[in-house]
Amino acid sequence: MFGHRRPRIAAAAVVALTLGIAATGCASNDQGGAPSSGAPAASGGSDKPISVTFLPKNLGNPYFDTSNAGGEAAIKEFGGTYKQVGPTDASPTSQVSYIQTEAQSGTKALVISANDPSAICDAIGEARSAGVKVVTFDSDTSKDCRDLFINQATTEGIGKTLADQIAKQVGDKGEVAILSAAANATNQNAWNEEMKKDLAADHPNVKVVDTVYGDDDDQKSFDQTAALLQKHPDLKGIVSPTTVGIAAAARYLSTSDYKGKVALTGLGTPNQMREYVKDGTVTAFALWNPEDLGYLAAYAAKAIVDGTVTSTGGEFEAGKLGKFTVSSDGEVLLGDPFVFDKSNIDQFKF
Ligand code: RAM
Repeated sequence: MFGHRRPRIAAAAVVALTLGIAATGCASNDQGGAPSSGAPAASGGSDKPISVTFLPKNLGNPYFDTSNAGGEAAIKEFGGTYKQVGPTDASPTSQVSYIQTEAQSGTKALVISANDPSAICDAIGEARSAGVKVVTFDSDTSKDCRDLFINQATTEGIGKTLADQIAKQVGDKGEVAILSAAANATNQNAWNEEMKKDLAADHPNVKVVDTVYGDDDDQKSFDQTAALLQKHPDLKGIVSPTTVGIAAAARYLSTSDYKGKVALTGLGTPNQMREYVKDGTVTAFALWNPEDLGYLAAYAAKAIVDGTVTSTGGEFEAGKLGKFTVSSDGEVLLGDPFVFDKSNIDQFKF
């Protein structure tokens, strides 16, 4: 019941995730790296500590609380300074003013999860002209607008995990719907498209009848779940590729007549989903380790500020996660998605 693509890494991945180190599925990931927790290193060609600002899609989302805590830990290890700023709503342009303010204050690197592929690109462009390095993580902008993108798992891997899970959970036939995050979110849209392609190819009797958007807002996601079920009386399952959406949908289902009848899967955090797996609302869902993602993004920010890597290639050490490679289009891959269910969920504390 683990990651479908490489079941042979399952045991190692459980241990790795439990211990808060990376899943071992990433080819470029050298597990031999030791944490650089010793004396803070001076970097960037000057003695000034590297200042890194994390800018999540929105504040108050436990997923970003975890990922950004990973970033903060990494920055502490390499002797930089950490800061987090961000909007309360995950709308396309709500991050613009934060990018401008941070660039003006002279931060060395911005680490951003984007709500829209292009709406923040002008602001990023100005920041980069002022010498700020821009690393996207979790949800990318268009490639030409940032320096690096730290990708949690391949789009193909996530799309296929979602498709396989929902198909299995609805008995390979029937109507399903998607409860997504913001309508323009780069990551959600890419995963949804990939999942639809996989369903059409491998599970043709599973039909996606609707896609709705909860904007990574708990109440909106809850209300959209109710509306979906009302609008589609034959609905057999919901896929929510957002930790906010899946938790809100699970809360709705858990006290409704649909509990155990309408399947729910997607991407969630074990801490938010535990009670719904235990009470039978949810069978299985997936994710990666958000803490590792933030940790890796912080080390990548240091590497691009230091000039160890460029946006078209290079290798860098990411503390306890080991060595990573930048692809020619500026991507760094964390690993494979991982499937959680009642047999393993208690081993994960994030
Ligand atoms: C939410 C956000 C984030 C996504 C996770 C799975 O927290 O939308 O971008 O990666 O879910």
